[in-house]
Amino acid sequence: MPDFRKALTDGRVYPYDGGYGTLLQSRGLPAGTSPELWGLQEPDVIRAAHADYMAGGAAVLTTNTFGGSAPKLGEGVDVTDFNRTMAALAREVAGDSVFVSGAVGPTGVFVEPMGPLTFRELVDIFKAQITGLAQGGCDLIKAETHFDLAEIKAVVVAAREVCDLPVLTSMTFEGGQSLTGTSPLTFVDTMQNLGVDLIGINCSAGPEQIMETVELMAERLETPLHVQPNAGLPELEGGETVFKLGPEEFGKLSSKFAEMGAKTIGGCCGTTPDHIRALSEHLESASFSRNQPRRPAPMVVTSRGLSVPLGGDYPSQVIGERINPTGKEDLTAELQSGQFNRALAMAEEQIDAGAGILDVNVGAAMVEEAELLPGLSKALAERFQTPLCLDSTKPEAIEAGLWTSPGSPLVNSISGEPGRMERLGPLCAKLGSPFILLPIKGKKLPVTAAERLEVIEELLRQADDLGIPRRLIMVDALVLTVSSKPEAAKACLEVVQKCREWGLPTTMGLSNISFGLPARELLNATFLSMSLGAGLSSYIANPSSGPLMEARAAGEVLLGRDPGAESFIAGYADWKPGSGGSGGAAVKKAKATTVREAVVRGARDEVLDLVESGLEEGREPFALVNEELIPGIMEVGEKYERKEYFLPQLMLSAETMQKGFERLEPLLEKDSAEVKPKIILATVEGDIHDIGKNIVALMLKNHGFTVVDLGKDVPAEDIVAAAKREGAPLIGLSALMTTTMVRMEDVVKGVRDEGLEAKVLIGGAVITESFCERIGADGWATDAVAAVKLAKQLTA
Ligand code: THG
Repeated sequence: MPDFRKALTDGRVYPYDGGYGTLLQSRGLPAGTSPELWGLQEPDVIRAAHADYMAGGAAVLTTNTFGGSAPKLGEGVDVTDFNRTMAALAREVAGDSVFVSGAVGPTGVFVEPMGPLTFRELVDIFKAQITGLAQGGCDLIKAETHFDLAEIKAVVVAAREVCDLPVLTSMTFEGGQSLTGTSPLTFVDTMQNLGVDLIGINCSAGPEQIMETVELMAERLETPLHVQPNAGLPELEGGETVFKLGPEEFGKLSSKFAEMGAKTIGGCCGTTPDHIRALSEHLESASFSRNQPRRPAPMVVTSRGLSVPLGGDYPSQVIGERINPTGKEDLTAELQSGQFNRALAMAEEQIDAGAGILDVNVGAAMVEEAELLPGLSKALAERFQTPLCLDSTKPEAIEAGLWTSPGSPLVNSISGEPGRMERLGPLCAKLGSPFILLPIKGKKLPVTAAERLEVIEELLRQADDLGIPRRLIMVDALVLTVSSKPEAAKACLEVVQKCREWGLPTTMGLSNISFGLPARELLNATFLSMSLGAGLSSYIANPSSGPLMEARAAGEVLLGRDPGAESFIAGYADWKPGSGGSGGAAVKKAKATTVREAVVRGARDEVLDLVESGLEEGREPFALVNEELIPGIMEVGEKYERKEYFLPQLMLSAETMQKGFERLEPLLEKDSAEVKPKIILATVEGDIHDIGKNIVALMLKNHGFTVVDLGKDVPAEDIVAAAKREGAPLIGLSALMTTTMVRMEDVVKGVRDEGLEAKVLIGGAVITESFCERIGADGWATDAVAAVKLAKQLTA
């Protein structure tokens, strides 16, 4: 048997196989049919497809299991059995001469907060699939065409739980973002934290367009690259979707990825064995060498949408300390009653003041940390992009928090406390979470630099023995109070310096230094300046402290990490000695004060109170809808279009608006006889994707439409009949696949044949303007916000 892990380190670039969907269709797969279930009935066609790709030069094959997860296969299919069968079939064709990769695509169901599944449930779904793939003889697991960071992370975690096969993760991006708001670089950072073996892009577009995305990834990409572009962009000809990039052109363009660190290159939609033949010919002279990142980072902490690099030449970061009940009665009381309003307000204040990461500590008497820490982390991640630092003395609370995080949150902390490294270290490695290493062991605090470094080295050895990668470790230099331990400050600086020499990023709980002394902010700021000079990468503090932020801003200029002093000038151009201000970043009021603001911020828990007080003040229900809810959601739509907001925020705002609207709706019918335009929504026959359609439905409801949602996989006759029955002026159709979008034309025809007035609008990942024109639809939309605009235009 060949060993794929060995292949990863040799000098060869391996041609992958090409697309199966389009190929199988040309060999009899009926449009709209699941290629997985069809493959069970027609194993010879699948065998032949594998064999043809092999004959074309593919050195790695992909199993026919892309939609082989339980939600995709539907009831009555044994998931593990199915995947084992398909993997064994590919293995049989491959023999010992080429590798087999087990394909794991998206489930079509969202993980919370956007959908019903927990991360753990998603992991279990993938485990059933990957167990079969491993048993069937795969050489590696290949997560592909994913668009949600949490979901692709779940594939990696599932693979780790059931086998020790190498893992390749490949996402698909559109306009520089994945569907749920992850950039190519944040994807790279999060996957490198997980230690996957290959990181890639597939689908999305043709080789030329994908090149730009790879450029974005290259900034910090160290892992071997995998690329599977489409045969150009989809175009429509005579009712069929075609990809026009021919084999020779495709092969030539795609082979260029070898120069960008690609280990494996293949094709996605529209590619054929001929494409792979041309590609493998071009790759014969190519050689693989690992990509040198333009700006490597010793550590990166991520959320679903943001990366915060730490150490090396990157600027220092403030870890906001305020979400911590110690010494705060109101926060303690609120957390004890399971409420998050104060904590959320503190998050917003700290982000506005410049925190790059938020420490989250819910440790107080009568608080169940293992429930509250994940609960608050989820609430924070729904509203803010800023990555989190999970801070607890209770390992079970950290563990629960890690299981709800889509990206790579920071863990605070792992000390030398017995059992702590053994319990949390491997968990951090498995879930790709960086952690703070706290040099405390036994009862006596290490005071001198030598004592601290000894503990640090011991803990590092322990981490190495557990197989924890260094990229996940940040050292806490351990700030002790200078009033009781005068030598402690200098010891701290020495530790920072030493860690910098070792290439390890550092942090510290800054305010400890000045405990028991007057003018604490002055001491803190001075100590910060000294520590930055010694090479400190981050510090835990209150970002609203003016002197601290001043010291940092000035320090970054002096250390040459603020090119052209741009940030400094932006924040401090009007600075006066002693002004002590936060340097530009105005501290916003944290609680929403108007209904509109509540919608914009997605303040789901505040909106009802605000609506009530509006009503009490005598405002008309109609005015609250027209002057608050609607302008609020419009603003959210604009932010979404400007890419300031992403899908999670859009949905949270829509939910907030819905809550407000449900309260006002009964009052409205009395004072206005306005009829709400009706729209029939459906995903077309053969297509079982309904995430996009459900988002559109939610947004339309929020803009005053009556939505009749027919669900997914709906035959054209049923859609036309519903439009007729309901007298609806609008029909909205969704299709995700190139193979099912052609069903939209049947609906347009049906509407025209029945003589209905209804306008048909269409949407979906592969829909284009020319397709819309070709089938005679009345309009197309690229996303939920555009769909609402279009629906309004068409009913105006
Ligand atoms: N290293 C690491 N983690 C840490 C620390 C550290 N976490 C906790 C702590 N030290 C850093 N966090 C805080 C949080 C709050 C305060 C100080 C440090 C604080 N609270 C005020 C009080 O107690 O009175 C309340 C002030 C307010 O309202 O903000 O000062 O060293 N790895």
